Amino acid sequence: MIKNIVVLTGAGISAESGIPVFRSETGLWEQERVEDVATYDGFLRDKAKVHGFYNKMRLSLADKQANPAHLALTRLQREWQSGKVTIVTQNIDNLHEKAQSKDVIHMHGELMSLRCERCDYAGFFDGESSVESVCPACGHKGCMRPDIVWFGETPYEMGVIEEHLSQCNLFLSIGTSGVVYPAAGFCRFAKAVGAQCVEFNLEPSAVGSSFDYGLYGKASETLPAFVEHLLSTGELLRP
Ligand code: BJW
Repeated sequence: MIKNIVVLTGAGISAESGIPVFRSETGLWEQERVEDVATYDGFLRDKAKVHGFYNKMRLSLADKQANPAHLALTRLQREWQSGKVTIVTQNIDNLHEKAQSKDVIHMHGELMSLRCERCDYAGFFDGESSVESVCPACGHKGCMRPDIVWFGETPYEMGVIEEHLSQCNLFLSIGTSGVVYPAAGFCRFAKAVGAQCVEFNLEPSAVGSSFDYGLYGKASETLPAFVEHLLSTGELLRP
C-alpha cells in the first residue's frame, strides 16, 4: 500500500509556464557558459555579470504562472490521505509556491532569495542585487550573492531529503534530465528502500532505466491524469 510519496521536480515541469530548461537546443546553457554563471569561481571572476544574470531571471518570474502539472502536485499534497507528500524541487523558480504547494524543499536554492557570504543570512528578495547590495542582517556591503546552489556546492537540506526518501513508498520524478547529482541518484536511493519509482518526461531521462516505468509526454497532461487516478483508486496509472 502506498503511504508516503516523494516528488522530485526539475526544469521540465516549468517549461510549459514559459521558463526555459537548461539542456536543450534553446536551453539556458546554450546562451551562457555554465562555468561563468553556475559556479562560485565564475561569480568571483565577474560578480556584476552573475548578479545581472540572476536579476534578469528573477524579474522574468513576475508574469510566470503555475501550470496544470504544478497544480496537480498541490492537489495531491492536499488530498492524499494515506501519508505525506513531500515536494523536492531542483528549480529555483517560485511556481510551486504560486500553485500553493506547502513546505517545498528547494535543494538548489531560490531566485527570490539572497544570501550573505559573511553572516550566512538568507532571506526573501524580489529586487535587483549588485556588488553594492547590503546585508539586512549584518549590515555589510558587497557580500550578498544569489541564493543558488552552484556546481561544486552542497545542495540544501540533503539530510531532510534523505530522511523523506528513506520513508517513501512512491517516488515521482518530473521533468528532469537526470544528469545532475545528487538529485539524479534519488531514484536509486528510493528503489533501495523498496519504493516504486515513476518518471514523467518528454523522453526517458539519463537515469530512465532505473525507474519502474515512465509516462512520456507533457507533464501538464500526464501528471494531472496520474494524480486523478491515484487519488480516486489508490493505484498507479500505467502506460
Ligand atoms: C519536460 C517538459 C515537459 C521538458 N514535460 N518534461 C561527475 C559525475 C557525477 C557527479 C559529478 C561529476 N562531476 C561533478 C559532479 C557533481 C555535480 C554534477 O552532478 N555534475 C554533473 C553535470 C556531472 N553536482 C554538483 O556539483 C551538486 N553538488 C554536489 O554534488 O555536492 C556534493 C554533495 C552531494 C550530496 C551531499 C553533499 C554534498 C550541485 C548541483 C547544482 C546544480 N545547480 C544548477 C544551477 C542553477 C543555476 C541556474 O539556475 O542558473 O541547477 S545546474 C541546473 O541543472 C539547475 C538544475 O536544477 C539542474 C538540473 O537540471 P534539470 O532540472 O534536470 O533541467 P534540464 O534542462 O537538464 O532537463 C529538463 C528536462 O525536462 C529534460 O529531460 C526534458 O526532456 C524535460 N522536459 N519539457 C515533462 N513539458
